[in-house]
Amino acid sequence: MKHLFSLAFMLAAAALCFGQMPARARIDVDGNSKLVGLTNFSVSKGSIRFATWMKPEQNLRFITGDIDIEKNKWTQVSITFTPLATGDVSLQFKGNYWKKNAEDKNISPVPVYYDDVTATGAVIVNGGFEEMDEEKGEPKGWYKGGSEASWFGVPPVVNTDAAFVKSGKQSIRAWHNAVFSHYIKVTANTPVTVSAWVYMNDKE
Ligand SMILES: [Ca+2]
Repeated sequence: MKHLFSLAFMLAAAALCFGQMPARARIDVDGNSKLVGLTNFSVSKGSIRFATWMKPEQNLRFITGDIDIEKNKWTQVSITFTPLATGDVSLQFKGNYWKKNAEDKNISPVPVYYDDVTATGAVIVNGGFEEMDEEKGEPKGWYKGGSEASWFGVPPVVNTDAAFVKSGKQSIRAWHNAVFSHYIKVTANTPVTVSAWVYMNDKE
């Protein structure tokens, strides 16, 4: 009996990793361009850590937040950090990706929608994504990241489908490889909290 229970538990644990699409937003903060180190960080719900894939000193200027959300409903999330220097940091709004099972070599995009981004300790411009830079085809103050090859057919886009807009007429859709970035000015030792509304449509 104990054996059966362990097996069921292991299967359930495996299902969490691979079988179900994770309902998660991801927001990263990068202070590397102006050498702004980051400390005292947290997210509303989920996990946050320093980067591990750059040089050690660069990792200490880059935090990556995996934030739990609910499917098919708007969830307000937040990420808090304290900059160790005055300068600019880049906020990177992403989503996740997943693999159907451990052997799956391909990643599948898990896009999420963001709207109504606000902050304390810093100023967000055009956090509702309503104003467009018509020349670039991007929301004013926001920058698309990645390249067509990395988007796997799911590019970062400005969304106008009202089903996925929190307020106004537009939101953005992003995932791990299809990022929207926004630069904010930060002040040494002044904590910053960035809040955003996120929606994951589990039919996408
Ligand atoms: Ca909006």
